[in-house]
Amino acid sequence: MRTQVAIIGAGPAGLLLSHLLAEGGVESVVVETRTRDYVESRIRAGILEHSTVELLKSVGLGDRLMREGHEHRGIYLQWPSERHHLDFLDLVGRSVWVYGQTEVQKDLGRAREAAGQQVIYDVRDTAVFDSTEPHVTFTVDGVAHRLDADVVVGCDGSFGPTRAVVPGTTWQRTYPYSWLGVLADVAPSTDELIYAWHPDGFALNSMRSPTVTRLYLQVPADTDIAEWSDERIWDALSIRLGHGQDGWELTRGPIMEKSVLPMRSFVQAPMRRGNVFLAGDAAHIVPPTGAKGLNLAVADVTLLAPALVALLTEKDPRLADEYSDRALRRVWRCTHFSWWMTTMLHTSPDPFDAQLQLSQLRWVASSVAGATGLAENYAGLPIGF
Ligand code: FAS
Ligand code: PHB
Repeated sequence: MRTQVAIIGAGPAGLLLSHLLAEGGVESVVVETRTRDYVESRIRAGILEHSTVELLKSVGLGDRLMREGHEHRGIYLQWPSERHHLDFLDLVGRSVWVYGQTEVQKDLGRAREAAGQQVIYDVRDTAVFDSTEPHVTFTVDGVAHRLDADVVVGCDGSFGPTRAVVPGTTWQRTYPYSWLGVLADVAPSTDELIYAWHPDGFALNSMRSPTVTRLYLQVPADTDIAEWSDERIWDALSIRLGHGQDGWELTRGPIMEKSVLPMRSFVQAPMRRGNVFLAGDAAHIVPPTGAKGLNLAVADVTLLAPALVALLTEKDPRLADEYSDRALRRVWRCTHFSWWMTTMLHTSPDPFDAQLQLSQLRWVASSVAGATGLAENYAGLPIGF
């Protein structure tokens, strides 16, 4: 098999890259180790920042998002007995949208299928070769295949094979806690997301639709989900989110899914070696507190697609040569913001930290400068920042 760009991974980065390359007249083939159903039903991100929404709309992927997504003006920051709304539209003129990653994946999958794009699901034994003839080998139902390409792009997440082919420096940080994530079949108890600091631990009240709520609890890093009954989860959420305060109530409902997510960060630089590039989680992971993971993957491929179009159709290497440095500027900005949100909101055993966190929260909630700093980063900086 031969193509111009071999893409490993059919997550948001891989499928959106394929879509953007096709817009620029460049052919690609995507290989994916999971099934399409699995990829489209994986419960992950929920927030699209302003530039992500604008990008998706600009390439014909915004129709269902505009119909079924929900625009949010901002978020609530909360600590015991206080809840403050930060209005991003007032502060920086940009909003965010609630639209699950599962829906983004479905929209991308349908668009690629409608375009006749080759996405090969359920592959095994993927291997990447960065030689004078870059190529990828893999098996399907035990049959070996080789895909030759001008360029290979690893969109294969943090455990995929491509990272190993792009040697460089890796920065890592593992946070001393995890998130217990819950999907509940109940209408959200809030109009916009609530990020709550509480001495028992952080809690987040997010949502997926008018009938489905997404909630998270800070738990110890080695938490066994079996130790958390639905009732224990709802009790902890009620306490941390302030059920009963000022008449606000957290409505309970059937829990459809619960899981423990590790909190870690890594960045790998550079994001290119020769004809092999990295994009999305293959190059960086951020803790989800800043709602950046999916949006960073979109930002990477929004930079990479035109670079590969110029390289492959006009033999102009300039944007491809700049890709890694430009992408990493935003990666580090989002890595810092995710760290800033995470350390501001997650309790530690040190009472000194608690005083620092409460002081920081009071400042962000009461100072236009502080609130604008959060809004600017959360709603998303312009692509190419
Ligand atoms: P992805 O991981 O989405 O896609 C990589 C793809 O490569 C996968 O489909 C994988 O199967 C495939 N692959 C891997 N190895 C392969 C191989 N050898 N051969 C072929 N294919 C291979 N972000 C947020 O903003 N908010 C959140 O709340 C949030 N929650 C998350 C919860 C979980 C459990 C996880 C894991 C991530 C979460 N994220 C969240 C981050 C997530 O949304 C990612 O940032 C986003 O999926 C990144 O997209 P991709 O880079 O495409 O990587
Ligand atoms: C989610 O809805 O899954 C979500 C929202 C905001 C975050 C993290 C996760 O910061």
